[in-house]
Amino acid sequence: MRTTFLEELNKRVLLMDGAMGTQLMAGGVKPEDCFDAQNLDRPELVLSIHRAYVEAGADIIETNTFGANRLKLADYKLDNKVAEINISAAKLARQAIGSKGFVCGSIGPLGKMIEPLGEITFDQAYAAFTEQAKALQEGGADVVSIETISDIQEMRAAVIAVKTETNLPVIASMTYDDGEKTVYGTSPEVAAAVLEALGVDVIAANCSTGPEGMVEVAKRYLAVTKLPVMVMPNAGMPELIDDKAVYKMTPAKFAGFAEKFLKLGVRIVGGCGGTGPEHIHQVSIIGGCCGTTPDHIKAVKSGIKSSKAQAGPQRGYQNIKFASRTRVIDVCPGRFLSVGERINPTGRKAFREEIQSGKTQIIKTEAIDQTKAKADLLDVNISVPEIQESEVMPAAVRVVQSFSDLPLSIDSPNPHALEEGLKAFCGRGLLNSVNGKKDSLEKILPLAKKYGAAVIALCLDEQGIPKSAADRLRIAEKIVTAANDAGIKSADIFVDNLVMTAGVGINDCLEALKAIPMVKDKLGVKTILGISNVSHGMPDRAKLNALYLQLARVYGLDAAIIDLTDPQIKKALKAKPQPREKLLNVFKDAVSAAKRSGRPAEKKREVELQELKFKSYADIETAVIEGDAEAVCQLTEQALDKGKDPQKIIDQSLVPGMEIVGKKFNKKEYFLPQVLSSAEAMKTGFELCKAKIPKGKIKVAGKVLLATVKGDIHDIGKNIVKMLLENNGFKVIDLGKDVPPEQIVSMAKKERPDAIALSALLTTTMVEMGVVRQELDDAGLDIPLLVGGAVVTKGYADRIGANYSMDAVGAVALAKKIIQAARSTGQ
Ligand code: THG
Repeated sequence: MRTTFLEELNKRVLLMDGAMGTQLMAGGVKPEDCFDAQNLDRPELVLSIHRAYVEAGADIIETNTFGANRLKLADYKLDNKVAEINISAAKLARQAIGSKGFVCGSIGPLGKMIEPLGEITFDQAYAAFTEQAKALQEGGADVVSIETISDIQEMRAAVIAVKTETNLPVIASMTYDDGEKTVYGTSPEVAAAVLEALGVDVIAANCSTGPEGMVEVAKRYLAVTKLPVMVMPNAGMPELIDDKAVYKMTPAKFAGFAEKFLKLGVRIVGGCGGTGPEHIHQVSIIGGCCGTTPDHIKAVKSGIKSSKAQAGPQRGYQNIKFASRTRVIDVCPGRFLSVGERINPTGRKAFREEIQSGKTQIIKTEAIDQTKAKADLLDVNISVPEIQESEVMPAAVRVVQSFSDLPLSIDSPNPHALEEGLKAFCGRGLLNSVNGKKDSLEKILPLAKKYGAAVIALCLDEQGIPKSAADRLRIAEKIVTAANDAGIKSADIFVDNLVMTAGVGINDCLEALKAIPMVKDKLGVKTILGISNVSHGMPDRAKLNALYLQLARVYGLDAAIIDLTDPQIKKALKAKPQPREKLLNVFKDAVSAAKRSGRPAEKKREVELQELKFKSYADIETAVIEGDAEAVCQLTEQALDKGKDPQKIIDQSLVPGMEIVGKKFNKKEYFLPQVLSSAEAMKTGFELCKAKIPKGKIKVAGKVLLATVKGDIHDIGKNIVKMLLENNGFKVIDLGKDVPPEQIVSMAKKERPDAIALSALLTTTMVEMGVVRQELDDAGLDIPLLVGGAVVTKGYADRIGANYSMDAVGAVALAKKIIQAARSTGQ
């Protein structure tokens, strides 16, 4: 029998093919044509390109389906052909390589952002990826590569879809902007933690600036994951030659880099303590992205043949890891994990009411305070009566995510709410919790598996909470067995022996402690406790909580759900371990004293929502910087009620706030997600102010004509620029995508904008920018031109007499500068 892709990957380094788009164009396909449709329209051309790569020595041929998803095909009115195109594409690739190698189905980005950054929902993304992957499988693909993705949330939707809906192995390939992070702020370490937990088979990097920058990414992957690693760089950055963008890196130079990749070897020693087995982790697959040709692949082939690199079976002990979009929490052996408990409405009237009325200020405050208090994870529990928990949970998760960079623990008894929370959280989190009841095991374990979450196993079942340590162990064992059967590793399970209030007697609290070493030894799991339960209904709660926490740690507790903003808890976390007997006695005495005191449970400082009060313009500015739309809205309304001048609010709060956001973006303190939520917040305030300014009196920063050039249908970048311009007070005339130069010129004549801004993603369409400049000049329109997009460079902009910006934030600043300059010279 033929070896499978994964078996072969364990034996040797594999060679992936090179670029498809440039080859198609060499065969006469035009930039504005649908590349994916060529599988149906010109199958012989696609086949001949595949064959050239097979002859060059590629082991894996990628299908010509990078944009063959429902959302992108809709741009060509081909969304009814998703299945047909993908099936045909897989068959063409197979026809070329036969049984000598493997067919890899290519799955590119959807071209639209996922909520809350964009309009499409996780479920829509999941459906689009599912549809494409199923068709690729049906066409006979051996594996799929989800590639050129910069948003880890989009990658999650794609990986979860392919893993859940097909049997295909998955290569997950991210694009790092500068060799370090994606534009969304995700590092190779974060990607590795999230994707490994989701069960991807290969982790990869592709596209970006070229092989140089990718060496660093490969090294960092190799150091933090046991997954096979693939690299697929561009042939450098495109340069402009005779008005054509060309990738100039020669096959020999490209092969030189490939050799460098093959020589990378990172020594992996088990665990943080370095006790596990040791092996050298090396790159497993090399291929080429934009600008590479069969000659590049051929040049790499000889390098692979002579190299000593060995992909080899992947080994090595891995710590359990949690991650948010931008941060990894690596749980080294011995590291105690603190989970912040305060996003929880139990016993808090104001919080409950806020949730019921759909507001999120307390959630935000608690997220910020606990992050400052150095929690490792934040528990999110919004269970209150009379709400639709499956809708409120994802909303709460999004709020917490935008004010904290910590991974989350999604806490609910409701499976539907858990699932929606796990979808919304774009990282690797903790599912809180599954218990020993049949229904819970059946519904909740598959969720942990599907969304790659670690899981808390709560020791209770149909009989309720067990009395003894032995019964706790029995239930824990049942859950762990079921979890293992569902594909969840014991290392990803935190058993919660469930402590209840000491108010009804301390025997139960002690049994929960005793069970800690028992479940750890017998089941090889970690343990966790919701510490504050122990003091429910009692006076002097903080003291009891702190003592019980210390005690539980002496018994070997690995993690706790606690109030990190409490000084006594903080102190207990730092306290040196004390003899068990001594602590036990102190705890018992404290419980008796508390009971004797007979006072009713004193109310803990109810952290009421401090009413937001507009005091100065700086308050609104801060809310814009924080991306807090709710606060901007409230404060702006108050300011307007107080009779503040709306134009002043715009000029002194909203605009300066956004300018600081721009600076933070440039310093890489902020990434795209933060910029977009600040822009959204600013817009909220802007709309309120605008409504108060008489029509015609509204000061516009300038009028900008915006378009993605002819032949190019990539409009994410353009849409971000549009949003930022509008939120900065510009009037934007958006001509959309694939806009012919004539249309730009005639609109410019009619509207006389202060500037024209053009976007292009492709090297092939970028040259249209020069055409537009020429036609504007021919028409005698001396309007400043701004250009930007993935492959556009300052050099190119200079050559065509345009102004260049690296990114959307820069584009706004540039537009302001140009328009001010023009106005001051009286134009
Ligand atoms: N195990 C697991 N998850 C859990 C628990 C557990 N999640 C919820 C809970 N128990 C842990 N979290 C809390 C959060 C708050 C309180 C106790 C446990 C609490 N709140 C105060 C009250 O109810 O009076 C209110 C505090 C305030 O007013 O500020 O005590 O055991 N897996």
